[in-house]
Amino acid sequence: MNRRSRTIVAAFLLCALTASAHVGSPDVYADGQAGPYRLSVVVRPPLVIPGVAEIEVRAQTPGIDRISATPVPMVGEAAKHPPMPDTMARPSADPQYFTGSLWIMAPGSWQIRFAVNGVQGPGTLSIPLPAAALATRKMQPALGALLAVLGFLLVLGMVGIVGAAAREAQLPPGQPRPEGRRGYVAMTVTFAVLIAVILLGNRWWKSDAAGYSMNVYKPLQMAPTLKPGNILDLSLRDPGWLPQRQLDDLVPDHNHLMHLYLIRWPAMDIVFHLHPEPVATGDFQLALPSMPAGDYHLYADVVHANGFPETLEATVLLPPISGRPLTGDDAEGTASPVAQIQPGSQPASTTHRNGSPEQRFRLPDGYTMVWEMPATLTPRTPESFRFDLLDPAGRPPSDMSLYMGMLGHAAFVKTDGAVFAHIHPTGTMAMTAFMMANPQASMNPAAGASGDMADMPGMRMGSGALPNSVSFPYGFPTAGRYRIFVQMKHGTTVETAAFDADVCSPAK
Ligand SMILES: [Cu+2]
Repeated sequence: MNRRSRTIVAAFLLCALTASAHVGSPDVYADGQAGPYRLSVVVRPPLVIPGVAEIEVRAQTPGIDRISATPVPMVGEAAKHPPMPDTMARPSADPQYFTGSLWIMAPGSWQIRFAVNGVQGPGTLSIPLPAAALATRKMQPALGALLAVLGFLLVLGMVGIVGAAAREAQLPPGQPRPEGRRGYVAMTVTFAVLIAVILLGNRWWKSDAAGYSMNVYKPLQMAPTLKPGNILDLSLRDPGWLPQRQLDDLVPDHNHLMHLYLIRWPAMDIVFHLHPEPVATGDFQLALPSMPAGDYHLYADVVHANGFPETLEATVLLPPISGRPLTGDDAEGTASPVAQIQPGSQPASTTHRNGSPEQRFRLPDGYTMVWEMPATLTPRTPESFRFDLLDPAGRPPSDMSLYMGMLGHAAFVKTDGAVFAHIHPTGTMAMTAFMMANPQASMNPAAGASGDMADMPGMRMGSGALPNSVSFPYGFPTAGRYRIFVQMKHGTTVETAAFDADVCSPAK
């Protein structure tokens, strides 16, 4: 067996769980244009690497005849030789709903390339897919016991067969069974050989398992320390994963090498969205703004040169800081402490208007952000999360502006800390990875400095007033209570609002 197929066999046997950039939220939700066709895409990465990614596409534009999907590595030689595309199926009577499944053969930075054909001609769209094994799954004890018993019977049977053959194989028919030690010797030797084979097999298994566990994803580690002058130092360390991962290959994602959310825990009543700067390889620093004391959870988003994103986690206990004022893209928000989930009820801030639930968040300058909530929220269901910003008179602000090149930024954070996902109007993937996967979107010469985002949803550029609403495609990974921090900008003011969502398991 060659090395590759051995690795594949081991991967199947060990069965690994997968992760992606966000914390606890591996599925990719994305909205994008495939030429003239608008697609909403869900990619659920495989439970094993190698393994099968499940794909759903909902076409927002009618008239599509056929969609094919191909998994392609983001960079490297293999990216130039994609495999044969798979045609997606229409599993229902709905002509705009497509499904498919694709093999992902190795961990790393992938993209799923969609080719669309229809009445308006062809179009393509690529959705980045970071694929990584998260853990090694243990064998179930019952299965292990069953296999052990069966294996023991096999050994006994083999010893018995060899013993019988040694005693009686050369005996003419009808002769009585001879006395003697010949059979016992053969059985003892066979037993010893079988035990040796089992011990050697166990060693092979363990070494392959150890080799595979090297592939299990371990995010970069981040150690925060507070230095004199209210400097927060973030020291990054690679605990070992794929050898090609580096600390010095980070690329900017919407203008910054690192996007850091600091959330006061467990109340989630204070949030900062800040941008530390590198001072050395694997070392970022940030002059902290004024902030109240507390236990803060840190979530830092970075993207590697191959488009693979990571979210680094840490906690830090901070004294009251009287630091610099917020500048540039830095922003902060305050909200009431998040309440513990009440079974069967909606968050206290939910009201009903014309029968549909909504939440209104009053901002400190008199503006309001409104979330028109879906009637129910269930895990793993793609939703469009839409938020509107209104001025103190309740009208759309006339001076809406882009915040770091986009109409809005959102962070979905579970109150137990198990989920953190930083989402944009295009979806869950890192913007830089999305642009690497779709170079045609950045070929617009008229678009100007950040015009490479011009073709993407929520990234309108140039003339014309910006809308006062933003939509994020996302699906909650699990049931429970989440706080959603949403940021939009008007004039030079970045508004940060907080909404609470209760996600319920669907009734059986
Ligand atoms: Cu963002």
